[in-house]
Amino acid sequence: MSEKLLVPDIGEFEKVEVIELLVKAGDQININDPVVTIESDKSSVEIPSIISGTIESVKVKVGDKVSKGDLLLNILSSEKTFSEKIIPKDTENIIKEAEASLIIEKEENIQQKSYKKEQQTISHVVNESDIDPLETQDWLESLSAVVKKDGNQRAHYLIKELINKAYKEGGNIPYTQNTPYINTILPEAEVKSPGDQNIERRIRSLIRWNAAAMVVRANKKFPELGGHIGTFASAATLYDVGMNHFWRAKNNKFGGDLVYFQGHSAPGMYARAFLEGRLNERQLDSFRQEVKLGGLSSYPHPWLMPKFWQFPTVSMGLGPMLAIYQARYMKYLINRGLIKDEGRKVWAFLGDGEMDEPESLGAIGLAAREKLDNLIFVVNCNLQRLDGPVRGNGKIIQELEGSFRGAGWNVIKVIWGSYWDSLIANDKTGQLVKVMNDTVDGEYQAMKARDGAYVREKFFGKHPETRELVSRLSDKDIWRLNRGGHDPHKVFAAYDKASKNQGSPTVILAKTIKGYGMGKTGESVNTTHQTKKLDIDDLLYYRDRFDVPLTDEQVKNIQYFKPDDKSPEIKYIKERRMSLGGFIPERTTYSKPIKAPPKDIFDFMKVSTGEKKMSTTMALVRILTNLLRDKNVAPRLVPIIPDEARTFGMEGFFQKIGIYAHEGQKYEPEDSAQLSSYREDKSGQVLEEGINEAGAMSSWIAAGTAYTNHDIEMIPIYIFYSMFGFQRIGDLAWAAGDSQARGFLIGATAGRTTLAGEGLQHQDGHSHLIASTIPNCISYDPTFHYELAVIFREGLRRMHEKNENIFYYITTMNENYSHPEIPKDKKCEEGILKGMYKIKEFNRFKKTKIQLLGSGAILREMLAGAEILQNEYQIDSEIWSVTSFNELRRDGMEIERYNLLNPDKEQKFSFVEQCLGTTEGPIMAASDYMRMNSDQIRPYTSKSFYSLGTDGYGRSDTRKNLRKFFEVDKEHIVAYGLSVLAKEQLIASKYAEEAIKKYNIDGNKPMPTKL
Ligand SMILES: Cc1ncc(C[n+]2csc(CCOP(=O)(O)OP(=O)(O)O)c2C)c(N)n1
Ligand SMILES: [Mg+2]
Repeated sequence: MSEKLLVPDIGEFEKVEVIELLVKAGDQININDPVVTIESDKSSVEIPSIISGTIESVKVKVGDKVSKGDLLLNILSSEKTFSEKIIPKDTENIIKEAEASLIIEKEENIQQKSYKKEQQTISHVVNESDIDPLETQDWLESLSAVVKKDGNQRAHYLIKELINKAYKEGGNIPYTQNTPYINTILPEAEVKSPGDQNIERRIRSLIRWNAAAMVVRANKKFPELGGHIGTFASAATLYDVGMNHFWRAKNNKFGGDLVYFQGHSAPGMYARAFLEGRLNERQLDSFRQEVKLGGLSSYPHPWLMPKFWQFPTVSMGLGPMLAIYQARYMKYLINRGLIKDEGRKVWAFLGDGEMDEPESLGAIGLAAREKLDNLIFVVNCNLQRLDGPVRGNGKIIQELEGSFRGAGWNVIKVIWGSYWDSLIANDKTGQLVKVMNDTVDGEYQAMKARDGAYVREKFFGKHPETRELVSRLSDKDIWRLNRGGHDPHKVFAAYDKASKNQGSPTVILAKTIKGYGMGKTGESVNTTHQTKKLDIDDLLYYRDRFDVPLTDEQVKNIQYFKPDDKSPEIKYIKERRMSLGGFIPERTTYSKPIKAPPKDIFDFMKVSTGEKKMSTTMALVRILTNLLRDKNVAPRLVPIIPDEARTFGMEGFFQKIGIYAHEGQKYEPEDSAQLSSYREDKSGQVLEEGINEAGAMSSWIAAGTAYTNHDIEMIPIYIFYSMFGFQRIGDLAWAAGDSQARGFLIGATAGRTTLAGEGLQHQDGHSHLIASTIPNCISYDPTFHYELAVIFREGLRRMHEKNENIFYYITTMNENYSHPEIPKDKKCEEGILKGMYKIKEFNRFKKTKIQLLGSGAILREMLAGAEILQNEYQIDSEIWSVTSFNELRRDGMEIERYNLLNPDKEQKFSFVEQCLGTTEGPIMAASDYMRMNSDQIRPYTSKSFYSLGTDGYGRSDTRKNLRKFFEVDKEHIVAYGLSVLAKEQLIASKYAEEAIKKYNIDGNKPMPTKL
């Protein structure tokens, strides 16, 4: 049957130009195959076919203007009609999803039942505000009976109903997010570790010793090196239990768990790797001495130890955020069918002080919303940060419990060690739990800096009942009452429960002691964090505390201890890791490069656009649309947009490739009939991050490092308002470089004068300078579509085919203008990539010449200025398009260094010098960025050099007025150009004076930096 394919609803647009025909008569097409591309002045979109069949006739041609309802093609339909085919498919999905959720619910019910064993009676916590303790006791006993008979879930349900009822009757008292200050897992519900506890303790002691020895030895040699002992000392058990029993390494059968180690605990990871035989003594001795190859980096830095560390975490707050987005990206890859679901986990170790960083808690809502049950946070709650207690007057564990529970996380508190179990069991009135609840962290910290007698007095002595509870314990026994985070049984049970949790992320809040075992100078004291030297008495204490088999003499020499390879300890540690698939951390890459698209894929962008005007942002959208047709590249593209797709004309991607949503789309979008409808999909490709630049950047890093973390090369393209890029997420961009992320960052609506109306906070005049601070970030500020195409394609080739560990920052603008064809000169492409090429020359008069360097939006002002100089002042010029001052500077620095180091050899020329060395006249450069941008190349030419730029705060106005204000418009270029020539005594100064007058340039206007 012959069917008509009409222009669908394309939103508010009418008379939109057809720019590409993607099919011809006789072609076989399937549903969703694109048939034509249309382009408004804001965005270009492909129109997909809604019918399968053979094309009978194409009714439009390139250049036609079409509106909704216009006929595009006639198709001889091979199958059922569109409506018959599509609707049942969606319905089928909905039914499938509904059925799947029913199954999950059923499974949850089954699980809930099996938890029955965990219940125990609820003890009565004495409370002064209790006006009727007997009545309270009655209620509590009823609750205990329900727990016994019908389980925890039933009890929980009843409590919830009671609260709802109270709320409805006007009792609007918020229900606390906190549980009592005891362990979440009851002793009888603890899953026991299958490990050999004695041997594990011996191994842990050796790791503790070697980690401390490594720091102390380095500082004995060079006191300036620094390092930390206290952090790992508090976390050793948390790491050890994971290493021995939980974290599965990557190998050829399994993708591996991903572990974000707390930055300051790095010495512990090295010490373990030493026992595992992965590092030797010489390497341990080069801790923090990295200049000579083979040193160990202070903290986890993949850039410096690319075969060891996977995730940079030491800048507090980045680890938690990156881990959340890593876990979510893992689900994205699974849902898109790019990797298998193997039950891999992301573990992140964080400091309790670190949780104060806004980034640490900033994305926990997303983690719960996206049901990231592949994510486990372990917060090492040693109650201290660098200067003092994290919450001296409060309780960090309770505070974090509230935040995480409120956000919807599964919270597991590991507060008390096994020695407390019997005390808590004997706490019949709940007085002990009350004391635990009432004691603040400042007191808890102080107690562990003293001794058993102090704890008896200050803690148990708070109430006669609790004093009595420990009356039969010696001070030594009281001192031995351990904290949960140092008890391998408690930690194992928590990890086990966390690993099995479904439907939500888990946070384990483990209470520990900072500087555990370090004795009087280092344990639980405010200065612990920076302790990097231990005197001989401390070292002897440490040895005895952990039974390290070293003689006094060996301790005095601070010797490392590694048992023989055949010893039970070494055999055990290796066997454990082998059974978990290999070593952790380890950074490997088995991904295959992506075959770069054919060289001519962007050739359509090398011809002139004629009368047609477009922005470079739109040119980029065209590039991406084209790439989505390349079968190698298309599935690997990850467009990342923080709520600005419409600003950048990218809304066409919503329908075409879908927005990733782990739950699919549970609603019919308001604009469902439109071509660029907001389509969410479980296998959607676009990461639409909402207004969250830090999150978007974290996603970009996850995607840009998928080649190592998931062994699949991906091409992330994060598009943002250039001002909200580096300036906003600079530290993450630095971490991206360290992580060796590959991909594109696109600073759209760029420039100080190009983004006209938005004003001071929006107009970017410095992002290129920030980008230049990152050594492996390559940045470009192109003006024309062909420049962008050449740069983009080379980026694909270098990063994703040749696997160079670099990333690209490209600015694109929203100013519409027509684009010329690429210059014929063969060297043009090389120049575009190296940073500059000659785009035009005015050579009519052969008297006086000036070299004009223009970049980005200001290149066109330069071209216009040059024309005026030629026509009105008889000045010749050569105009250079500078695509990257940053790249030119890097080349200049390298060449200069070479020349200085090789005074006897033939001197080399920087690329700037190669371009400008033999040209005539002084140089004047300008960009839409601060003068410092173009000044970067000033040292690499011997010619007189002047620069114009947009130094100062932006403000809203028209482009024309802004360029005049910042003195980068064509009129200023002419006037300044003449002034430069006058200063160089190449023309009389009167010409410059005349131009200044002619263009109404006010010489008394203050510098824009002062306005
Ligand atoms: C963004 C940032 N700010 C400051 C620091 C300096 N710093 C390093 S460790 C530390 C204290 C860490 O305390 P906590 O998170 O509780 O870790 P702990 O060592 O106690 O386990 C500080 C302030 C940093 N590394 N990163
Ligand atoms: Mg801490």
